Amino acid sequence: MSSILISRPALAAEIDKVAEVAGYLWQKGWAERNGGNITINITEFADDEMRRMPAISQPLSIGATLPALKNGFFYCKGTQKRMRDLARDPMANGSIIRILDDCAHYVIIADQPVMPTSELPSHLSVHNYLLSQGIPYNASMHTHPIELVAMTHHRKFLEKDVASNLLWSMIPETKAFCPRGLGMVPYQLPSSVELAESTIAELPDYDVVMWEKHGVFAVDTDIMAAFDQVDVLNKAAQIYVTSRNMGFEPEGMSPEQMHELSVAFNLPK
Ligand code: 2HA
Ligand code: ZN
Repeated sequence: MSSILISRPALAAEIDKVAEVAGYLWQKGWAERNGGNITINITEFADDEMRRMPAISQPLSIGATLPALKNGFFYCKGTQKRMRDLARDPMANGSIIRILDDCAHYVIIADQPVMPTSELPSHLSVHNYLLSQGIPYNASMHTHPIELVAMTHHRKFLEKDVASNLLWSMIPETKAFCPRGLGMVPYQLPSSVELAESTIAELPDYDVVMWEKHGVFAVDTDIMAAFDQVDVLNKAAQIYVTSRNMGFEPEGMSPEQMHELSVAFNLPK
């Protein structure tokens, strides 16, 4: 086991969860080649010894100044690394970074100088937003779920809450386990600051947002919870697609059934 994890079982357990989810993303066909990325705020596990660990990289630019991240620690999937490899060896396919005092640069501290994900500006900007709002979410995940991405190739589903309402009505668990629904971010260049900003603009209302014709971005308390939200949404999308393939438009649960469910499960909206 990696040296930083061996004396920190709680941190090791979080990294184990990342590896488990990375395996699911690959098995589901949502993580072709180096597709997708994961970052986890692990600052709560940073003891004094970890805080003193020397940098194993030069200071690197985040591409944004993020005041809420000062001296924070993150596990990040490595750029160009594959989820299927991360599933076997998370510390060789990702790294732990520390944000510097200027809140605009970071250094890698463990295990190897693996450069973080190309979507680092989006991921860290999102963590900065979550921390500044006092939202207790430690995980952010980006992946390419097939049926959900396919839906964003149709104008109708890009309108606010059209996809959410359709997906919720496919199977009752969807609204129960993804109660805030699915936000929509119009197409932006991958890795761009504009994509990060548009994502953050949706987070006051949604835990999961679609990046048009690209993928989903999800946040939650831990990586397993973020994965579960995307998994239930994509399951609903698969039921929709399967019905269409069987030659009919699915009926969907009725407004009365949706209302009854929302009351019974004490759900918003
Ligand atoms: O990191 O999916 O959007 C690979 C990607 C970028
Ligand atoms: Zn992507």
